[in-house]
Amino acid sequence: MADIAGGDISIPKKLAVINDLSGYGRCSLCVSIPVISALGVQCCPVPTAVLSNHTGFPSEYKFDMTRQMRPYIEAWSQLDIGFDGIITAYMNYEEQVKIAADFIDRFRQKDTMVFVDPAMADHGRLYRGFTDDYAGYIRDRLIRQATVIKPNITEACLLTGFDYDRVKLYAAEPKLKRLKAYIHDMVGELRELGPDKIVITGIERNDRIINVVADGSSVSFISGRRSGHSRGGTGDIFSSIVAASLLQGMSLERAVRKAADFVSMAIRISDEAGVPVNEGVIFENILSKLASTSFEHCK
Ligand code: PXL
Repeated sequence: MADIAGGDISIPKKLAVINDLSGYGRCSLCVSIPVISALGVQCCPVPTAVLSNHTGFPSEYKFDMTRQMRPYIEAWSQLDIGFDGIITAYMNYEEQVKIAADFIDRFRQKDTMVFVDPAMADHGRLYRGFTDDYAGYIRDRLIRQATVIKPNITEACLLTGFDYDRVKLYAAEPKLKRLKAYIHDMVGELRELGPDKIVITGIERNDRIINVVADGSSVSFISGRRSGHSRGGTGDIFSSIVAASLLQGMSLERAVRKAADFVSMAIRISDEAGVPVNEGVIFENILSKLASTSFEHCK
């Protein structure tokens, strides 16, 4: 056995992922499962819905899993299993948010990482099918239980009541001063809710994208070159890389740099290959690079 596994007989950490399964378009569980596995972590999915494709296409077939989720989770309860990490992502309804919160209560152990990706909005707008009160459910039931959160800038504004247009205005100014001060205040507000690690993604500034990493009391702004079109599913890939890397003992800042580098490379090759934006990013061709500890240096 040791030979087959290349000498590695360690037991992988377990990461439960509450997210939908969209069959076409490369997002949610369809990207989380391979990415988390590639990083040597066991992915245990809890599907919130099964869709033919994500909602960025003009239409979709959707089978909602709200009624199935409780018996699915109850069956896990009978198995005497626990998780090193839990990711919550795309859900639709208040009831699903309650179920996710109950799941965390039931399966959380002393050191379990609870990673909340609000997965509800982008580019200043809620995703299709979400109502305005959804942000409140996520904030009150999930963000307060989280150890790590990863909103994009639209979601961070919705969670805190900060103004998305003001972020855009400050981001367009030649000096970073007002943008940084505004984001610092936003991070302070999010931190008050409970999480110790906060990543705010996707602040666009000229031809660059800024990600904010707040770990304990430190806040850093990581700026990278925008590599191409904004594409669906990249948030799920990003969360999966950060969460699995944290479980593997990486620091938050390194995990975010690794995730940003991988997503940026995937966007670049997808644009070069002429993949339609709705089809997400080509990641299959570069997945094996994720396992390499030197990935950050091979862009
Ligand atoms: O990646 C975000 C996402 C996940 N799941 C579904 C979506 C979207 C974004 O549009 O539609 C079903």
